[in-house]
Amino acid sequence: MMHKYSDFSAIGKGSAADFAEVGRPAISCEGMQESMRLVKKIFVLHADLKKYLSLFTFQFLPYLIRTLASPKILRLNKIQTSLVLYSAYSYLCISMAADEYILLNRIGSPRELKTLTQEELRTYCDELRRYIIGECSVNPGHLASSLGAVELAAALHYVYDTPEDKIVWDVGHQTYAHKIITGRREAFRNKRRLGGISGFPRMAESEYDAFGGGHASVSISAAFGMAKAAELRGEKRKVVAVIGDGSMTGGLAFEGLNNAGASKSTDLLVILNDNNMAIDQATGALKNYLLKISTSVHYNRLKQRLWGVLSHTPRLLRLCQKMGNAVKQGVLNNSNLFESLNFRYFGPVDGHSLPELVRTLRALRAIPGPKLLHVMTVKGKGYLPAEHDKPVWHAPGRFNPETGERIVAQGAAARYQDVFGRTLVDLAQLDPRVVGVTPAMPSGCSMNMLMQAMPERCFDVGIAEGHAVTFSAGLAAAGMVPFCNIYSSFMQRAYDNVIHDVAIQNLPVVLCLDRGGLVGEDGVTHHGLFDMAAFGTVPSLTIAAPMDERELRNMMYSALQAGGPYMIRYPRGNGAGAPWQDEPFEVLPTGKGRCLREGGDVALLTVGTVGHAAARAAERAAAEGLSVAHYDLRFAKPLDEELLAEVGSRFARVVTVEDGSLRGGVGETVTAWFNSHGFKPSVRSLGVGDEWIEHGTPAQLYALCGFDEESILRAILQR
Ligand SMILES: Cc1ncc(C[n+]2csc(CCOP(=O)(O)OP(=O)(O)O)c2C)c(N)n1
Ligand SMILES: [Mg+2]
Repeated sequence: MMHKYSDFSAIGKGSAADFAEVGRPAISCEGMQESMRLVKKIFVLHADLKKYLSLFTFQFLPYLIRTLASPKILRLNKIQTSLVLYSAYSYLCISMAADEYILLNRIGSPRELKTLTQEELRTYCDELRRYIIGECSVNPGHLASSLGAVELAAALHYVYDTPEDKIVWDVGHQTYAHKIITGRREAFRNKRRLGGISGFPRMAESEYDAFGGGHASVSISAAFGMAKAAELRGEKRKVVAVIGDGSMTGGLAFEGLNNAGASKSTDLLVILNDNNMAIDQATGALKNYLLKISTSVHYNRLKQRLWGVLSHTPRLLRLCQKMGNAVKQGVLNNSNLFESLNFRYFGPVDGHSLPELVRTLRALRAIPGPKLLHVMTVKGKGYLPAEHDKPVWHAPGRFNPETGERIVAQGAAARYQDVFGRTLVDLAQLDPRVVGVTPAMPSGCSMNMLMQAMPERCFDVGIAEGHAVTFSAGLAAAGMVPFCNIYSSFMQRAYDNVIHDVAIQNLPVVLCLDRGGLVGEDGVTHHGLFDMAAFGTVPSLTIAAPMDERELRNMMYSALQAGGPYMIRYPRGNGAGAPWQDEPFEVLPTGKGRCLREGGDVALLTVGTVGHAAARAAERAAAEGLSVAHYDLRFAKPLDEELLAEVGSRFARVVTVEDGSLRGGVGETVTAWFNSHGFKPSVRSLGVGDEWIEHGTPAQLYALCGFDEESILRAILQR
């Protein structure tokens, strides 16, 4: 459905047309340029003026035309006069529209940000928000979370002395304003692109990125470490962790709170950015608790009054702290969770009110010890489509900023995640033991389909990968067959849970790893490169990698029959176009590969969806006269030893291809197998080498890592 959001007043001053890059007529006279700049500045700072100007022009246009057209003045006829007037007016509007980033243009660092008045800071945030929306519409990224943190980022850099003071952003998907404030406005145009800046904070990218991010729930532990180091080194710097309500559900966040709360001497501020959302609706008991403390009417009314008086005088605030805590406890009728962990609790405050934020942060800056500020924000703030459908606008892809219409590729094959989601519903209908478990990614992995169809058999456990796996193990130990879906890179969090809770106990948990392999623009923290290497060492675990949609579906069915630990890893993005929806299920024998193409000169061994590029390369090599056999291993573990023995005995040359880490990966394992079984083919393995791969399109990264179609062809032809 297409929405028309013509009222952009919500996102600041100016209209949707402001996003357009408008070519400006060249002006030769410097004086005129200077006066135009001044006029524009006045209009931007006092946007209402523009409104009155247009009102005035249109109200008095007939009168002006009549006057100017009189022979005494310009000797123009009515038509000429109106043309002159309209041209002048249009020029004014266009040049203002082209350059409404007056403050954004002027402010290139937090130091410069501090020169703004609080009124200007408001205008600056409006420009910032508009710039983020405009840029993300053509070069997509994490929009809604960043829009919700515009004022927070601005207020933090306004009050704190960054980079000496440290701000640690949890996950880091909300840092677009922070990046722009800290001198990366131009670089922002190329965020997430090959060679451009990252979409997440990176220490190597900027001194203002105090700690790198991408995965959730890290900030409190990291910030506490920094605060402790400052304390030990006698440095006076302040450390702030900014963590969302979703990320606060991760166990690591509580480990950080538990540890930091016991260190009264450590100066640490945790800002809880509470928008009642993870990617999807927030879940769990913490959500209810946060809702309760932020909506307690009596307490908040009292608090607002107290804050109004006290926050101007930190000393008084500190003095009243004990009394305040008692009041909070009395009014809320239970103790405050954070205060129970020795964190002084402040808030909740409106995270979009700059005066409130600035005043509060200034007051808190002067209060020592561990403290937590509860800030209420709106995910997608200032862009109505994003405010209305937060999960979709978490990372919406490209869109039309004026209409809010998302630009979605038409006619593409089904996404692997949707094949997973639909198949899970089908399996749940077939077998009452089937349940779904997701750590806060129901729409990310399409488990929302099961959530809708059978809500009682689907569990969103919060951003808690370790718990998700162990909870699944518990379900399995008591007779269920959980399908636990975790993005490959986030599964790194649950390594021991897979080993200790699932594999050693040989429990029938189906671990579905979405986003296996290179993921593209999300970059280094999100590539799912280590799964096959890391879990390939775990006894009793099956690791399957489908080559297309039908295989994914059949592997899920086979996993249900297998009765033991079973991992299925598949990539981000669209399938190969294989029919799958109404196909009958087929059991795929565990550890059995298949021959896709017969040949005699070289054997290609592939695992997973890279098989498609390999098949095309084999075809092209054949056209050049080389006879290439192609085997799809299907399973990274156990390996098909019969197939390997055949390959080892028939071929002198083998090329292996995998979308994963070469170290400990399938290629290395196959080579080791050949060696230990007396086969001596020369093996060339393609995959991801021993280095960090940054962001770029998947196609660019495949080429960079040397396993796109061209690279495979070169390897086959030994070029
Ligand atoms: C360990 C880990 N699991 C899952 C994710 C995927 N993820 C990215 S942002 C996000 C939601 C975070 O919610 P919150 O912290 O409240 O921030 P908001 O998006 O609401 O601003 C999730 C689940 C992740 N980045 N890291
Ligand atoms: Mg949130």
